[in-house]
Amino acid sequence: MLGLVIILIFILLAVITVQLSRVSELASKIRGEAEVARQKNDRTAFWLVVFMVGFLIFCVVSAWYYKDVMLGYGPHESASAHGGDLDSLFNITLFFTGIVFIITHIALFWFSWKYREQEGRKATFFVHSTQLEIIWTVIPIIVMTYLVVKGLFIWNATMADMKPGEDHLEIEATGYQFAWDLRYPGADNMLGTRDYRLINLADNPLGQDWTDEKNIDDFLPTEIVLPVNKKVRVRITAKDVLHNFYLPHFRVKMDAVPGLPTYFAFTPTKTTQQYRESLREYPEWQTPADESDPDGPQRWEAFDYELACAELCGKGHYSMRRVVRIVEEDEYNEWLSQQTSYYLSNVRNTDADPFKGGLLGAEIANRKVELLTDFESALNSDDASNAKVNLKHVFFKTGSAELEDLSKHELTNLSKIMSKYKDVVVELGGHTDNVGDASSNQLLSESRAKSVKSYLVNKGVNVDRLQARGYGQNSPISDNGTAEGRQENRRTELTIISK
Ligand SMILES: [Cu+2]
Repeated sequence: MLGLVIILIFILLAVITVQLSRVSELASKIRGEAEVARQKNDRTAFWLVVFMVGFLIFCVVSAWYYKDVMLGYGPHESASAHGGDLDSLFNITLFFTGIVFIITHIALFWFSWKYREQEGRKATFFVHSTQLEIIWTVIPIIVMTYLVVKGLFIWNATMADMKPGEDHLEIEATGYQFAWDLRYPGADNMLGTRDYRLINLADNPLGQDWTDEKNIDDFLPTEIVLPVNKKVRVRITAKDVLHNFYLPHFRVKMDAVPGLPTYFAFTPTKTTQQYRESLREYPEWQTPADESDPDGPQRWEAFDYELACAELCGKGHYSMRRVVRIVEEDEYNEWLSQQTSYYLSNVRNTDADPFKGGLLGAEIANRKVELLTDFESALNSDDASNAKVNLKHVFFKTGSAELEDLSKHELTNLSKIMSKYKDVVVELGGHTDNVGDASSNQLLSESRAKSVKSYLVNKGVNVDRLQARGYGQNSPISDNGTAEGRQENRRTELTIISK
């Protein structure tokens, strides 16, 4: 029924239009063609001016209305140190181009009204006006020079790389279809080297070169977490096609190009929590984040900074989102302590590990600290039964008193401790498990203790400060019924005799 009514209305409108045009045809025959054309001109010119006013009001009102959803305005103030400068550059440019935009639109439509065809009016013709030429050349020169020079200063400051030795955190983002692999440098604050020929999706997605010790503590988190007010330099690369590393809230945007690493250095100045608090002041952010759950968190509470890919890199492009969290330094350090190195958790002692069966520099350093701590606590203990140190990393070849190569780090460390505490006299006690017969175990433990002693003597420890003694299988510290227990029982134990 409604459809029929609408169709009827359209038919009626068409009939009215046809009738009106016949009436105006008739009128033009009566009044003459020229008069009709003049009236038409007047009408068109009038409506052009009305359009101009409506259009300019629409531009200004809509920009004002949507201001708070645009970056740089309202709740979306920049969250990085350089971002405010970029935003102000956009505003200055908008100010000048806005003036030109309004003036040219007013002139365009106003002129078409003012200079419409009128009886007895003729166009003026002039060839040249030096004054006008000067005005429309000099003003743009001044404005453009100002914009370009100011822009260059801001560009150079924004794109500046780190100064040598400048304190910063260096991280890496590698784009591929369709995700980002993120890499942090670990405790040494240095990212290890990469080689695309080493890329292996199973256990080396970034092609890290494991012979470079800088890679050992690098870790690959799934989100970007950064401490507030600390300068960050992001190395940006891609594995397949062009991507773009885009952090809108920090005004950071840089192409990720396969084979050509780029970078962006910036300083986040607002934590995620602070940004949420500033969003909270706007009513449109006080609505439920999930409309189907009106009692759930509000939009401002659910807000997260994000990393997006700003290059249309393929079908799954949208899924390259990663959450970015900016936190206080304490929280950052706590997060750091929960991260595990990719190498240590996926590569260490596998066939891909060039240090398989060997010791890493960091492990050697840790053992050194551990031994010194154990030694000093034994030294400072009042209870004689606690004046013992289990030399955890001293091992022998099976059934022999020959030291394993890896034991030598521990004994070298021990020789240094002995030269630090010059008056200490120690006993080196050899212990075995209960496999085999007791008398041969006794002999083995004695010769193992002697072998430790002679290693230390060779390292420069005075022979009078070392006593070697074999205990055989008589002093187990664990259950000889299990393999682990037996391993614990086969040990070299240091006892402090005098200090
Ligand atoms: Cu992409």
